Amino acid sequence: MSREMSLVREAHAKYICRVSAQSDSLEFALSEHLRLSGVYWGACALDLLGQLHTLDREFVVNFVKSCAQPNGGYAGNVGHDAHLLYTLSAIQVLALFDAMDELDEDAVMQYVQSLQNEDGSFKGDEWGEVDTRFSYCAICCSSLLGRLDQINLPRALAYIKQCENFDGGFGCEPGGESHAGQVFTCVGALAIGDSLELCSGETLSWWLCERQTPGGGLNGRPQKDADVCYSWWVLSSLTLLRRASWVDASALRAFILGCQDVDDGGISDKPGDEPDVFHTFFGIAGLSLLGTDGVPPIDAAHALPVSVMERLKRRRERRAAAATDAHTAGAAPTAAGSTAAVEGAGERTGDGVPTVSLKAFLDDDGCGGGGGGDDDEVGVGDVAKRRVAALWDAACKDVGFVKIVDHGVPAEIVRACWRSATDFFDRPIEEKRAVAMSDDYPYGYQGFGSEHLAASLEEEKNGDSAAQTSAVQTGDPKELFNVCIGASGDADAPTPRWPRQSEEMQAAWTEYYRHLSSLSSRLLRVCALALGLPETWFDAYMTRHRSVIRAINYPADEQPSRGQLRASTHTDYGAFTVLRLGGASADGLQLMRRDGSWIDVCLSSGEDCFVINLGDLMARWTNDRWVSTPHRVVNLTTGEERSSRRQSIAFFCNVNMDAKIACIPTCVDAQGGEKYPPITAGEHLLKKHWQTMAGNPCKSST
Ligand code: GRG
Repeated sequence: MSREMSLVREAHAKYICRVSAQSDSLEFALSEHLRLSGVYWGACALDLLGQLHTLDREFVVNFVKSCAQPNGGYAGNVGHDAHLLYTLSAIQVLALFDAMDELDEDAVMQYVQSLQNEDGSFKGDEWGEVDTRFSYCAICCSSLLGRLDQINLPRALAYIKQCENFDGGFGCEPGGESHAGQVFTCVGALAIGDSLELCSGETLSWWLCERQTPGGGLNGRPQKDADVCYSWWVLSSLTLLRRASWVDASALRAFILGCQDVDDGGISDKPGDEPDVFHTFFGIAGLSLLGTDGVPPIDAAHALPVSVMERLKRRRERRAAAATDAHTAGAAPTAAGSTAAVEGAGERTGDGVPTVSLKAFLDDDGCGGGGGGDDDEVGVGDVAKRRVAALWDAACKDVGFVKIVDHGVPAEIVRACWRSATDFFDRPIEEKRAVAMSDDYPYGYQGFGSEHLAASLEEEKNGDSAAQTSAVQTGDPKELFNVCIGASGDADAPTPRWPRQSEEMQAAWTEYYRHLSSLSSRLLRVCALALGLPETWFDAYMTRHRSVIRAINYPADEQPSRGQLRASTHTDYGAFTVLRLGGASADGLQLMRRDGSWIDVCLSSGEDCFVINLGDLMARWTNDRWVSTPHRVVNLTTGEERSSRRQSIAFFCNVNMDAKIACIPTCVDAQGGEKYPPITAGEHLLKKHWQTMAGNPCKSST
């Protein structure tokens, strides 16, 4: 054995093949119970060395299959009990050998789901030990299968957050000592869950880089010896936190290479020790993260070569496309089709806005009832709700807009409100002005141009034309009618001012208001689960809500000027807006992507859906975990063509005005905690109102 400053690739490949075949060796006997993980370490190392073909694929795949258990999980060896650790190894090995079709994905997911506890944590197996290692395994398994929506991800991540320590590190359970191995499991899980903001990146990165010892190697916690395996646990975490450069890379490389057996192959834990497959894999994986010695890149969260991750992605895309084709052709759903259908429930339509079905939440309050209920916790078996919540969270983080179907609002209620709004706008102007907004009544009628969306700055910033700017300055070509009715039984709710002889309208709008209030409560339950909160967490905020219905009329325009906007760029103020589009011209709504470009929100003709967009209050409440996305309404025709009349009805969900809006506990970012000081909902709305008056482009009206 000697120290060598280059990776002895061939010797390592031979070493792995040799020990895999040596069933009479001590190492083989000692690793009997975790054989499947051993296969993963060996196979992944060989893949990184470009030598996977030296293993007998059929033999390995058959071995994996023989470890499958009736409960859907995989055991570490034939005849042993299933465990999450080995279930992940099984998936990883099958992925490495491009043998994912050998997996019963539904059964595996049922097994994974069955191990999640109410608090979001995961048991390793049916015997019940809980550890953040098992959270990682569950999240990684679900991610590799493209089925993250089938576990309660928000709650799983919230549990991981509870295992964070003052030093930024993570332990195996709440209060457990920080250990680099557990840090990897938690950071890896947060990265897969797209929630790295939940850990304190800077503090944790300091703790991680302090793991480097004077000899260049990394240890797992203070005062401990360096060990090659921490090259992976520490460096993968730093890589995910984008601070891999905080370790001395050449010193670490020298340490890893110094642990090689250059004659017989294999890497040991520390210089001079006997090599083993575990350290051989983690040494080579560490070099991959360092980007040295010609080792190809490894995915730092899933611990699989990037090439394998890309193959898995292509496979999912192929299956989704095949399922869409089968669906289009009217074929019966296949196994792949049903998976895609589940994925499709939250998939982006052409416009990038996901569609979510609320069916799972309808039974709680009798489809349009009060939105109450006293079940504080979602049952662990309630997979459908968890799936909706996961989709919702992703959409709110990413887009800020969601389309909802199966919402529980009867079509005739929508139709009646829609019709009476059109009738209202068709009334003589004096009748409309008789119920105008005034200093003592912040609702009622607002005539054309009354909304001076001082959005010119924003429009210019985004490169829109001067024509748009001048249109903005003259006010948006639309009229509005606003009504606030308040929660049922709230004696302090404002008394709506209705136009003369409007009994039918009053009945229709009141019904619509009640249904939309219930729908909003239902949506807040989805929000609660999505944020890892008890399902009824937001209920208390809606007891005296001041939500508002706003009907908006954009009359036909014979010759809209180039760039003339129907509603200029704005974000909404409140918790969220439930928007109904329809009529001759449902089109025109656009939302701004993060890069400043615009995309159209498209609805299929006659689609019974509401478009939800989050407002500024929700973004603030969630510490910017969720986004309040700027949007606008454009004319679809310019110049010669006539632009047809457009109507929309917005329901602005405004929680109790005296509600304290302080960062939601599960949204506290461990770095700096809370971005915004607490404020009441009423103060927030007022502040937004004054900002608008002072020239800020924020304004609620779509
Ligand atoms: C797919 C890479 C991958 C992992 C699956 C099982 C698992 C998920 C992660 C394990 C994370 C972990 C806890 C690693 C630490 C392993 C280790 C060397 C523990 C030794 O701990 P101690 O206390 O040693 O015996 P120290 O080094 O602290 O003295």
